[in-house]
Amino acid sequence: MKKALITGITGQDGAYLAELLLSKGYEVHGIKRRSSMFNTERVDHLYQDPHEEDIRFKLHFGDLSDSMNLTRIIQEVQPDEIYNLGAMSHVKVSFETPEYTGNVDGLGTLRILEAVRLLGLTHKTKIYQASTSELYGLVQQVPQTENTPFYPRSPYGVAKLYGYWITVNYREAYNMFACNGILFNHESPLRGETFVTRKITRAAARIALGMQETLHLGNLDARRDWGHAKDYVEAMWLMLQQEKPDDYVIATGVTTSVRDFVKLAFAEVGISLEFKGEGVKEVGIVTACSDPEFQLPEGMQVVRIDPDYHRPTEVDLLIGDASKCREKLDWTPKYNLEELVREMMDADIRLFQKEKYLRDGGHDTLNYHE
Ligand code: NDP
Ligand code: GDR
Repeated sequence: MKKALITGITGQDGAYLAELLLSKGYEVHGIKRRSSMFNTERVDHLYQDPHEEDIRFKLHFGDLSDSMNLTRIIQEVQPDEIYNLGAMSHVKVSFETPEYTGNVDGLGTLRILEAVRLLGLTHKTKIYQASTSELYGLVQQVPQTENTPFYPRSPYGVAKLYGYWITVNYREAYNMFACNGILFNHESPLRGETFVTRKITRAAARIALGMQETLHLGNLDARRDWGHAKDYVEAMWLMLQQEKPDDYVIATGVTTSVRDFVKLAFAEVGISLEFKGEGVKEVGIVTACSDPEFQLPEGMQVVRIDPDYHRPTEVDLLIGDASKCREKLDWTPKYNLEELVREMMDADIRLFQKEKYLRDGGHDTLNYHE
């Protein structure tokens, strides 16, 4: 039975990847951080009572800032594959915590590679590094490929640039099986609530249900190549099943603005929007409602700009060319953007219908944060 170790198992991708690897018969080990509240909600359905027999899903306490802890876990597990997904993954927050982000996202990658090397596991353990389209940053060439020059635009992007190159360096210096997946944005109903897609689908669901009036956003012009996380974790696994290690772009090849993503999300509940005005004065206004369940007054301003959500330096346009991955890994995404938005909106409508039901019944519900 193959053993995999996943850092960041409690995150969006960690949860989908754990499910995928369990379905393929792996024993899956994950590193979770100690937190004052439970942070395993996304993988609780995979939890097995450690007192049972044939346990194939195990969690270890750890942190990417702690070399000794990582080395001990890797020594204990002796993994065939490590997926390094753990990171401070929010671009805007990285401007507020640049040192921490560099430590975890940059040096954390080094700690994993060096632990595998020092433990003498270079011939056994294959490593996947979660690299990102944020490496491209300032637009120099589109669509972006494995050969497009990097120019990161945030402390997150710069930390991930170190992670990218240290992975390449260990591959070349020590002959390690280490791959970079340069993944473009990927989303799902499990997406963190402060990333723009999930922020939009949550707010659109709440506004449609009459639980919220306005969605505040930053830059509506930014364009992203959005795919589904379920498709993307499959590509991670495929990279480690090849004969030789390499780096691959994973993307859909379709780019969409934040503004158009907002329209698509509201359209799922039959609400048509039009955007008027410019800059911080731009607003998204309801023009029609076709679903009798979700009726809002025509002219209602449901989207407004809050300059606090703007970033000191922005990545304007991402669109990936995944030809290499299609040819070498035989990978193509199964979901398109409309299907992704539908799945996210359905999940958030269900979530907030439940909350509304509880609230209308006089019960306490969770606090909502933008
Ligand atoms: P999430 O933010 O959903 O998950 C991040 C995970 O990393 C969580 O499990 C988190 O733990 C963990 N983590 C954070 N800090 C540490 C630390 N100091 N030590 C150990 N673990 C830590 O990210 P995604 O699942 O969306 O992304 C997975 C990886 O892929 C990340 O590295 C991200 O940067 C990268 N990536 C993501 C893309 C995307 O569009 N989703 C695109 C390209 C790259 P906790 O739950 O306790 O917070
Ligand atoms: P990104 O994702 O920065 O691309 O990083 P995010 O969803 O945060 O932003 C996408 C774009 O939307 C614009 N935007 C807003 N973003 C947020 N979060 N909140 C807002 O209110 C808002 N308004 C507009 C942003 O300016 C940006 O242009 C994600 C993360 O998952 C990274 O870890 C990963 O590496 C990259 O995707 C690929």
